[in-house]
Amino acid sequence: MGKTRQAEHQAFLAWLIAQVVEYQVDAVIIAGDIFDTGTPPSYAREMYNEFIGDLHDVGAKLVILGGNHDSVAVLGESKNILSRLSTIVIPSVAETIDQQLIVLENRQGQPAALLCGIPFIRARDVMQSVAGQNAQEKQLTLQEAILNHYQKLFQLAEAKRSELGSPLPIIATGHLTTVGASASESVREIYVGSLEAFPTAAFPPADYIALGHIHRPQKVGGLDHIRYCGSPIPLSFDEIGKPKEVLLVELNEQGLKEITPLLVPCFQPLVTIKGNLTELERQIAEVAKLGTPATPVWLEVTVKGDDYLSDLQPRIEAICEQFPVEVLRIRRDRSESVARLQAFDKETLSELTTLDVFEKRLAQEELDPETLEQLHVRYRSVIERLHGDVQ
Ligand SMILES: [Mn+2]
Repeated sequence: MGKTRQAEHQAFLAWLIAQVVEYQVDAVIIAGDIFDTGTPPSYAREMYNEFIGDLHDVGAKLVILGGNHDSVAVLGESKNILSRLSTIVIPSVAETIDQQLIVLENRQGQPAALLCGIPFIRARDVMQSVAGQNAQEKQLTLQEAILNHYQKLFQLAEAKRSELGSPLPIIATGHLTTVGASASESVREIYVGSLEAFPTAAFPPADYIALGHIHRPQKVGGLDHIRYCGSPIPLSFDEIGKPKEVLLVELNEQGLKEITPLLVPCFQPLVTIKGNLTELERQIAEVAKLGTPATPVWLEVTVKGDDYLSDLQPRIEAICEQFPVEVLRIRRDRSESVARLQAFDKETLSELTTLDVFEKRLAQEELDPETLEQLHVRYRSVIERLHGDVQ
């Protein structure tokens, strides 16, 4: 919506470094996506480089795993130089699987955990195309290949643990959509039920599995040790309302000890309000208290009742004038289309991603968060199946 998120990301990274210092964190794992595009702008790469240097200075290791949005080449280009700054980069499935097994050391330089570093897995990385397979068979073959990749790396980790002769906990990572599934079903049965997502029951018995890809923090299938920590800042108005977090995970020789969510402070207030013009006037005055002239509240407004008016935008702008608020989007309740903001007039389809278009369409529906989430998961999996990537 024409807004940069640079300041929020910068504030988040500074906050994250402070947490690493406060809790004397041994290692930070980022389960992708690192960037939201394969060609990140210079300012974003600079921020990435600065963060790596700062984290190295405070004595923590860093593990970076590529996501579906990341370019394997972009992450890979600085892999070797970053290894000198206690950073391990795994942009994609490695040529030999042992390159994805990492012995994570603590601050004292002692082996403290084994990491099965699994990035976003592309079909071409793990399977060969078989002629005559339909889409469903292809998807099943891919799911089985992903399962094999996890199992193989986990077995390697177990072998390494025996070799080192100390009971190190095993951590695995992933960048994919998962669904909870009962462990009693056979893997094939589970897959046939839900081909679009990887079933939690198919993960190996690691002590902790750190997942990326889904924006909302969540446990998977009710399991405490398989978690998405979610995105560090809300990436759309429908992500507000639930705090953002990173997960502080403590492991010892007995395995998983404790998981503590650390709530990310709100660096940019985002608010969505709904009502007729009189109600909106009152609500705007109220939410304006969250903003300052330097950091105005970003607002999504849904007009109800008065939504037949053709001059909604100037009316709402007039209400907002005296407050530290900025309207990013005006919607008409139950109307066919999102009311046009000036910025929107300039927006063309080529500037939007497939997902943006889908989200804009969803924004016109009144759906409960659970249905929205399910639609997101399904839509993403369709796109992924088509492109091997979410664009
Ligand atoms: Mn992703």
